[in-house]
Amino acid sequence: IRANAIAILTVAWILGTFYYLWQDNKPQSSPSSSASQTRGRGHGQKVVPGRLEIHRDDRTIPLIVSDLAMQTFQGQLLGSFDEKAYLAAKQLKPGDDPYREHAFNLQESDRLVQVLSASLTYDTDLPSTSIIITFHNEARSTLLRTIKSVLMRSPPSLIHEIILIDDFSSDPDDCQLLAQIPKVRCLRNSRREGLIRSRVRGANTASASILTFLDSHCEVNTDWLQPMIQRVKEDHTRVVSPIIDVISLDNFAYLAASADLRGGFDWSLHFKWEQIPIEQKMARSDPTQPIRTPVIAGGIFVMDKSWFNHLGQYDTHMDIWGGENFELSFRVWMCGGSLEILPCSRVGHVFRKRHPYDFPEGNALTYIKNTRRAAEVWMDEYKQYYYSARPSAQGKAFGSIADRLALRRKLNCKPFRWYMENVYPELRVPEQEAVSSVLKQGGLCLETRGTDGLGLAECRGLGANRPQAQRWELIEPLIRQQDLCLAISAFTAGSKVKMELCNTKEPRQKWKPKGTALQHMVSGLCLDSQTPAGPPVISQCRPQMASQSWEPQVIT
Ligand code: LR7
Ligand code: MN
Repeated sequence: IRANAIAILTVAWILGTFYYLWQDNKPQSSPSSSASQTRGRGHGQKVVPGRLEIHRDDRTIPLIVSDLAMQTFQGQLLGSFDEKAYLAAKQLKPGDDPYREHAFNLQESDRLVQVLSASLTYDTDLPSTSIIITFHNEARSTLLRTIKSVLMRSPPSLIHEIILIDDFSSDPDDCQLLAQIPKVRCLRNSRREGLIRSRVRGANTASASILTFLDSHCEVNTDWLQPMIQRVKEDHTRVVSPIIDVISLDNFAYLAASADLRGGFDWSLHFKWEQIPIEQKMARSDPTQPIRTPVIAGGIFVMDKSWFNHLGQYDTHMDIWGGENFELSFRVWMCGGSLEILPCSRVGHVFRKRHPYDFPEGNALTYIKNTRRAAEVWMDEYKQYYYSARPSAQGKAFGSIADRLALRRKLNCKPFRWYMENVYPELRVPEQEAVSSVLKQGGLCLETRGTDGLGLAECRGLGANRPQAQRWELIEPLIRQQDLCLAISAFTAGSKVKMELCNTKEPRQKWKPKGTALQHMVSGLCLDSQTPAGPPVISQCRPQMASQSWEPQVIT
């Protein structure tokens, strides 16, 4: 009896301690101001944009009790409570005003409950993953934090192993000692290889069917892994990333990043976070929906191992750091896969202002070599824009790319033009020389009439004798005539098209070519002459229709 009493007291004491810690660690109210996280870094460095919003603290569960909390969470947090029946008994009746009873939109609240519970359930038979972490002279506490968070915040059955690649750090013990932790393996490079070759080495010894890459100074968040493995299990050609939250380099606070960002770049192959395009944002009815991204940041992603191998792993002639994320991203998209960010998965990362390690060949030269290889192999005629944005890259050594070009041929990958048109149409090609064209439909030409009207008329004049009313400048996304631009009057099919003062930020003025048709970017509708006599409108795109076919013919 005494032994029992002591056991009970001990359990009660442990639970009490956890409860106390939990209370103590409860998140404070979110900071209301948005922290400015702009990090002006040098050459090819990643930047967290100024508009990164800190809108809530997602770290609801401190690490020390996370494993306990997770079990309760996944198990019977709600006991035998029947959530569905509870909600179903009081739902908005069809035809009722959704704002009447509660002064908020009840219909949307009910819908979101359904959406969320549907998309936050994962298969019970998800495949397990090999976690690959490469590092060079990582601090012990951040390295251990990465590993501990993985072990404590993932369902154990999903973690097949954690492979550490010590990229020739000064102290071999940094890695070696960690191999005592169950599931953790340590491989040490016998010379400095850089993160790209190190990751390939890790992938080659991994024995799970799914690879998960992490930087060495991360903290994964609750339920970070299941959404990513689920998406890859459903379609092995998907390469998925979490939302990457910010761990402050000053006080290691965990700050949630905005969920409206995706990966982008400029022509110098400089990675940046950017807002998802407005039309995609508006189409999102479900906040858990994956976000298509033109490129991934590079360090934190999940990929099917056989797909990784099939697509040619990485370009192992890239050194130390940089550029491999573009090469991988172009390759995945152009060779039949896709890239996405999953808002339900969050991983914190310590963003830094400078590299704390040396580059044997120098930072700038290494970045140029790596990005030049990416541009030369994947960017086709568009590489000229890379060279104009980074003139110093010309003439710098980048080694042989013969094996990567052979890979591209073997995989039968699409041209970069396809990527530009289908994956990243928002990336503008640098100012083209304005050339005047006529917009021809059959034998007729599109012309302006009066102050803002439009119509089709017989094409008049030749060369310099073309009347101004039939001269158009197609400078994506605008269709211009001097300082006036073609604009829709409303976003719905059948709306008239008119001329108004140009404004590159005006969504009603944004067009792009779609075959021989001209598509309005936001509404997705196409410029349509209706009948040759009627005023032009926008209507559902039907590429075969003569009234939607516009052939720009340059005026010479
Ligand atoms: O020689 C080296 N050997 C290494 O193993 C140099 C670095 N490394 C390791 C290093 O210890 C770290 O774990 O490689 C990893 C990345 O290096 P960081 O953390 O110094 O650089 P970073 O955070 O700026 O790296 C981002 O860009 C890199 C370009 O090559 C890689 O793609 C990184 O994985 C990537 N990190 C992320 O995407 C995390 C989110 C940051 C953003 C945006
Ligand atoms: Mn990093």
